[in-house]
Order: sequence, then structure tokens, then C-alpha cells
Amino acid sequence: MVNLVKLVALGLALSGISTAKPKPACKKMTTRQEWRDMKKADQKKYIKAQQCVMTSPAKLPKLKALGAKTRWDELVMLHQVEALQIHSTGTFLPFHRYFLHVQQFLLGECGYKGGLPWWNEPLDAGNFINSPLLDPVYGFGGDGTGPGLCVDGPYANLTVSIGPGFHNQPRCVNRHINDFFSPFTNQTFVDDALNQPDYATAWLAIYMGPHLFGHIALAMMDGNSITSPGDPLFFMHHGFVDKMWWDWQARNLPARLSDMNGPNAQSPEIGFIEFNGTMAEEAVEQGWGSPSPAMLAITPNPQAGDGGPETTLNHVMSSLGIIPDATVRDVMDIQGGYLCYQYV
Ligand SMILES: [Cu+2]
Repeated sequence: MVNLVKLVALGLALSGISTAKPKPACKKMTTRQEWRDMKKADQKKYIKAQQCVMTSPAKLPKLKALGAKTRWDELVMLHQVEALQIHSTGTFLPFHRYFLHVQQFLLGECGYKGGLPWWNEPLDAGNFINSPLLDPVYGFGGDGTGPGLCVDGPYANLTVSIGPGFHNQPRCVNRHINDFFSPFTNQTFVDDALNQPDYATAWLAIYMGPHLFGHIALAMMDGNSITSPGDPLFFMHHGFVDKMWWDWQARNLPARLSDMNGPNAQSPEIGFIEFNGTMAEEAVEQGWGSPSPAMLAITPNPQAGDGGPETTLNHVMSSLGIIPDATVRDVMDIQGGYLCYQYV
């Protein structure tokens, strides 16, 4: 009997069929819980680590030279420097998945070992203002008040020095809740995105649907598209965005773990697809200004790995040195080894 098993194994080996079990790609799984499913103690741990990142001094000389004062500023600056290649593009979803991974790394520097929380926005669509996520103790603080629309809660009295747009001026964490637009994050719009047949339409439906309207309804950091990650609430919103992509992928993993396309940079004629006007007109109308020559000097080539204007699995994503570069292929599977997390 043993010999027979051995013979069969040998035959399979000779025929090129491996009998070895595939090695588990994912070793230490973290779990991303919806904020209100977390224990109060875990919410506190997350908030404390966020505060720590926001007050830890910047480390990277090239980002300090451009105005980053804290580790948090470095993270916001990453989003600022690459803003014109990670929005309105096919790289939007993979880059923001990578961006959350960079945030996880920075939280880890501050001792945080848990998974990243996320916000199930359909539960609060139309009523963001009363969301438990805006709690001043077990949440991210509420609607901004006063002239700067500064938030209360754990992120009050903290300063972010990156933004708005391509300017760098110290500001409080600020936001302005608008429940006229928050209904567009409801389950109907989520389902519309999840029902898209392929990546080309799915990224657009996520981007122009719940993602965009969540941003409009929260108006984080002056409602600024370039530097909204200055508000920690950004990462709860983008956990929701990332989960939408994963839920879409999970409906057909064999096809969707490799479905990738779309431009890898904004076209100068179009700029952000959600705003009218060319890139140059948007820079003026939105008050962003333009990247300085020093900023352009550290901006990655948006075609890196692609060799052309279309996003591929070989596309190289850079965090400007906060963590090593990764490819789009690395982040396609949230349990592929490079990433190792699950949404519950
Ligand atoms: Cu973004």
C-alpha cells in the first residue's frame, strides 16, 4: 500500500503535477472590524496609536525638507505628492490599499498590533452627524466648529502641517459634516458598485459613488482632495472603500485577483474626473496650486513598472521611503502574503 502511494506520488511528480500542499501565503492574519464592533479598549488603543503617529517627529529628510513635521505629516505628504496619479485612475484602489498598509506600519511603530478598523457607512448614510464614529471619547470627534471647523475629541489640538492642496500651512484637524450628500453612501450605491462586471467599471463606480460622496459629506481637512488624509477619519472611510473593492473581488476571485487596468496618471486635459476643467484650471478653481519643483523632484514616475499609460499588475507603488515599494500585484489579494487581513 505504502509503495503504491509512493509510486503514485512519483508518477505525479514525474508528470509535473505537484503533490505538495500550496504553502500558506498568509501567516499572521489581522482582522479589520467595523468600528462599532470593536471593544472599547481596542478603540482606545487605536486612537492612542493615531495620536502617537500624529505627534511623533518626522524621520525622512526629503519629506522634512518639504515641510513634514510629524510622522503623520509624512503620510499625508505621500498622498499629496502622488495625488495626480492616484485619483481618477486605475491605480486609485490599489494605491489606497497600499496607503492603508503604510498607515498600519506607522501605527505599528507606535505599538499598535490590531487590525485597521473600518466604517460601514451605509449604516449611517443620511445621518452621519449621529454616527457613533463621531463620538468625542470612543470615536473621531464630531462635526467641526468655529472658524477653522476644528474637531473636538481625541484629535482636537493636534496640528497637521501638510495641505491644503499643494500648500503647506499648519491647521487643526477639521471637517464639516453634510447629510445632504451622505445618503449616496447607502447600500443601493454600494450594490451598484459591487454589481459591476469588470474592474474598468467597478473602480469608476466605487470612485464616483460612495467614495466621492463620503468625501463630500465629510469635507475632511477643508474638503481637500489632495490632503484629506490629515483627518484620521479618512482611514475609516477608505477602509470602507477598500472593503468595497475586496467584496467586489471576492465575488469572482479567479478572474478578479488579476483584473487591473485604467490610466496610471491623470490626463492634463481632464484632471480629476469629478471636477470640471483641465488640470491647470482645477489647480486654480480648487485653490490647490501646483506641486513645487522640489515636490516634482520626488514624485515617482507614474508609469513605473507599466512602461506605458495603462495600469498593470507590475505597476510600482512608492511610499517615498516610509516602507519599501510594492507592486499592484502585491496588493491584489488581501490574503496574498504581502497583505494579510480579513474584513469582518
Ligand atoms: Cu486619496
